[in-house]
Amino acid sequence: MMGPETTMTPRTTGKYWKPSFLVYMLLVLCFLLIFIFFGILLSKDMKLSSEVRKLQETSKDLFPCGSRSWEWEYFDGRCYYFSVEKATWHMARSQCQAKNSDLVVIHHDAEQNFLQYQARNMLFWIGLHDLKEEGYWTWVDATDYRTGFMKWNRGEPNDSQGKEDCAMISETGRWNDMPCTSSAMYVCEKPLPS
Ligand code: 2F8
Ligand code: CA
Repeated sequence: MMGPETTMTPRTTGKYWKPSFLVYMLLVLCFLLIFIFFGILLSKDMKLSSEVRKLQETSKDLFPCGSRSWEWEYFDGRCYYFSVEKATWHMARSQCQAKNSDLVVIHHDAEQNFLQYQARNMLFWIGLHDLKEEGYWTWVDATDYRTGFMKWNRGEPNDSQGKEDCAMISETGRWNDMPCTSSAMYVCEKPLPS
């Protein structure tokens, strides 16, 4: 015969109460831990974002032409692209325009010296031509050629064989007129990105 004690269920003895309280406490603890974990992650993420913002600000000073556009060189408030591939004068101009720029217009000695130094005795198209009328040299922007800066090689422009309507920086660093269909590297120029 079983006595009254042996027939009692765990519910009536309260055996379920203690484990469910413990489980509840463990759950609360887990939530707290998860909460703290994500809190730490979020604060680290915010710290990192602020570091990146600071770095971007600094890189604006270090790389005024854009920290990601490493191929653009900064000089005296403007950005210059020295191509690595060769093209005809017209193709070179199109390439520059595709980069929101144009072939370089040279305004003064300092700019010429910078370009000459970067060109390292190689040939680079510049934004100067007399395509419309022989001998009537024109910059690709509104800069007036006649009253502006000039740095031709001695005896240039000579329109050799009557075929030279486009100007380039020659091996000497000074300018030479060449057939526009010749292949050369090119220099694009654009204002600083705002
Ligand atoms: O290839 C055309 C180029 O040939 C010579 O330079 C290498 C001429 N220079 C002289 O005659 C001094 C250039 O005028 C001419 O454009
Ligand atoms: Ca020439």
